[in-house]
Amino acid sequence: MYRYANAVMIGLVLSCTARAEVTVSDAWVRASLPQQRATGAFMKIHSDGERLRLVGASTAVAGVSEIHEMRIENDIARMGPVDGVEIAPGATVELRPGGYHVMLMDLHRALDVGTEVSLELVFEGADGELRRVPVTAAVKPLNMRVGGHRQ
Ligand SMILES: [Cu+2]
Repeated sequence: MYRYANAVMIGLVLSCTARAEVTVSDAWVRASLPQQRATGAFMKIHSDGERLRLVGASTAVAGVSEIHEMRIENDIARMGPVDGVEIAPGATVELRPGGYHVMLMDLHRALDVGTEVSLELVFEGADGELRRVPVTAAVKPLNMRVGGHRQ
């Protein structure tokens, strides 16, 4: 009985890995204050065997979700939308404060520390097909500031 269950499990895992696997870990969202209209979501994204592009995101807590990049130009931090973030096969890309992030704008409510936010990430595979990956992100304090956003 137990052995049978194991065999079924292994079958499921194999059928998943036949398609390249994308793993999202350490996902978090910066907490927001009641009047705040925007915040950022951060995470690590790993692709097992396929070149993927993170091309979009959505969440019920924000009206608009965009993939952004922050960079320093002439000592000034600038950020704005990018078409996508490339995830090379076998690579792990980190979305983090001061770099790539999912920008959540038009927030519908304050995001309180200790709660969770459900996001959906959209990846484009090498075959051009879109893949939607659900992610649960922990809401963490505002003051985790590493070259953060001001808006
Ligand atoms: Cu941004």
